[in-house]
Amino acid sequence: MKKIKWLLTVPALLAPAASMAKEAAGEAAAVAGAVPDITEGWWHLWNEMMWDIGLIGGLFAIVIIYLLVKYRRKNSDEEGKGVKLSQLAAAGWIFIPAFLFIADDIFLAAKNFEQWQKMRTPPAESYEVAVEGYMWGFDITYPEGITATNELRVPEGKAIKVNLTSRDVVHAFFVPDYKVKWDMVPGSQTHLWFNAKGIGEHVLTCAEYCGTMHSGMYGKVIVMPEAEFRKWVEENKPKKAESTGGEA
Ligand SMILES: [Cu+2]
Repeated sequence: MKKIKWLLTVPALLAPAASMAKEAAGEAAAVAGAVPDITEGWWHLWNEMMWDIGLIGGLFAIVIIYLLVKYRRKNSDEEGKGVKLSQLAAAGWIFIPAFLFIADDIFLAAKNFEQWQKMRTPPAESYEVAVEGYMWGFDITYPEGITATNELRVPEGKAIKVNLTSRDVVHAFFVPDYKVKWDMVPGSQTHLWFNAKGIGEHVLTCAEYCGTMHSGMYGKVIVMPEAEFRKWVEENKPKKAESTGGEA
């Protein structure tokens, strides 16, 4: 019996310890870059949840199988007999495991909320672009006045804030590589931001069913070395003479 009691306390003790070890690893990752990496944050949270669920679920499965085998009925007229516990022991068996599991849940919820806050708060020095969804594409406007469709060019390593809206129906701006997705709502301004990592092309797609060509509503996020991006901006931005010519 003693052996069983010991076994039952193991999962409850392990869960918070495992969480703490993983938290320390996450803090080290956060100091590495100046622009926070929300993509890594989601991976970190995912791994943490999987470890928690795996450890607790695995240990419970082992204990359950052990008890099922040990206390199985050996002949058809065998009757079980309950173990007598004092009131204090009974309360302990209820409240201590419940407290540990709830504490672990609250810890995970707090980490989740922290990641959420990061995801919803673009860094102050973000490069801002405006994107308007329509059936079926993405119209992009840069702060320098450049406009483009379905190709969002961004400088590498910068925080990019994307202001979102829609011209017709509800769309969603989704970049799977960065684990960011947000609705584009007609008549409303929403936003998301990401850390432009990885020079090259990243899929941009609509993630809200928006009509017959929804599955064809594709674009690209093109991450360029910063100098190359600046050069592209200089070459493509509207010339002053053209933009003010009408008013003169
Ligand atoms: Cu759409």
